[in-house]
Amino acid sequence: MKIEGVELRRVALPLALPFRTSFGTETARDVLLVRVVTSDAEGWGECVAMADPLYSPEYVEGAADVLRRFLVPALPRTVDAHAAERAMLPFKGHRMAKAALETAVLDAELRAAGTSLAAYLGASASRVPCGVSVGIMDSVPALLDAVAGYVAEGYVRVKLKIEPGWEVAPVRAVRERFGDDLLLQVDANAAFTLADAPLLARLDPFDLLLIEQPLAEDDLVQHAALARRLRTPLCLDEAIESAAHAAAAISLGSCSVVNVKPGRVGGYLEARRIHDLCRAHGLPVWCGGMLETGVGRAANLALSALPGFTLPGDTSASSRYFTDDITEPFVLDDGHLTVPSGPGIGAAPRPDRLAEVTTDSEWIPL
Ligand code: OSB
Ligand code: MG
Repeated sequence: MKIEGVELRRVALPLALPFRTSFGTETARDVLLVRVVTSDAEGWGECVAMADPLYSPEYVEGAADVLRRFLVPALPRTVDAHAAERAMLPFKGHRMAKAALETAVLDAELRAAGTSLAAYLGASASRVPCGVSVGIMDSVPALLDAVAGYVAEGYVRVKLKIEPGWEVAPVRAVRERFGDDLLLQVDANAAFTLADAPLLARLDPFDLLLIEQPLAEDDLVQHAALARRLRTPLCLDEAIESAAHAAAAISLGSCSVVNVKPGRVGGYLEARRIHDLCRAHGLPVWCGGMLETGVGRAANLALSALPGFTLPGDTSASSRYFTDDITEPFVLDDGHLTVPSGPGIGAAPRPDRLAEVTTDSEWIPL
């Protein structure tokens, strides 16, 4: 497959609702899309970096810069996803930028071959159960209203964002209102310290599926110490940037569940390695989200269909994020989304909608 060039396209999409986490409030999604043009087919990838480096060190403008300056020029002229991954390896970090480019190459490669990403990755399901990630609210009644709406829509699992001062009370209120059968978990986005262990242990009686990334993004040792003091299973998000990190976390006992985000770990090839590793060690994994458009969501659904993804992911319906997505919307059906079965990622931006929301476009010839 001969590569002709790469387009970096920035789009701006308002979020249906502001989304507040322990690291900030998002009201719109500033997304970098990567389009690879080859002799055989085109491919799309979505960069999940946010506008500001608050979730991780990457940010949209930085991702665009490293792509145009280093990653795109490093691609071999005859390329496939594995060759792209190898060519980008010498450059440290920037995993979200690498993931977007590798995914675009993989999409083109699979479209040319007429194979779906789900089939390529080894998916064993044609639809996947969906959870929803619920932001921090101004009050407990406002949170209960939001959760009630999502439960009514059919989401099979609820994740509450937490931070110091918003932990036990929201969890207790949601348990009391929705009962013990609701699959419930929490995500702290690194907002606590090991000194908060007694406070976090107060969540134990609520039978949460897991607590996600309570401590610092780079601290596997303290997560291991915390895991020994909690009954609630510990799940890592920010701390797992590669299969090597996952291996270290498993050896140390830092977590018993892994949130797999392809962008965070450098792409779908590395995401599958983490899946394989965790499966071999008996750890459940699930697919996280980064408020993706339909481009990223389509690919995440393919990954979520692998057999080790035994917990519902944050792969919610398009309407949870945007009133008008750039692809055909993903619609919830009995709490599930259908895994795309078309070639490649199985979705692409609608040209009219894409034109409407584009804020910048740059062509990099090869
Ligand atoms: O920590 O999982 C996270 C969104 C942006 C950045 C980090 C996270 C999230 C979410 C939302 O929790 C997941 C989604 O619905 O896409
Ligand atoms: Mg998280």
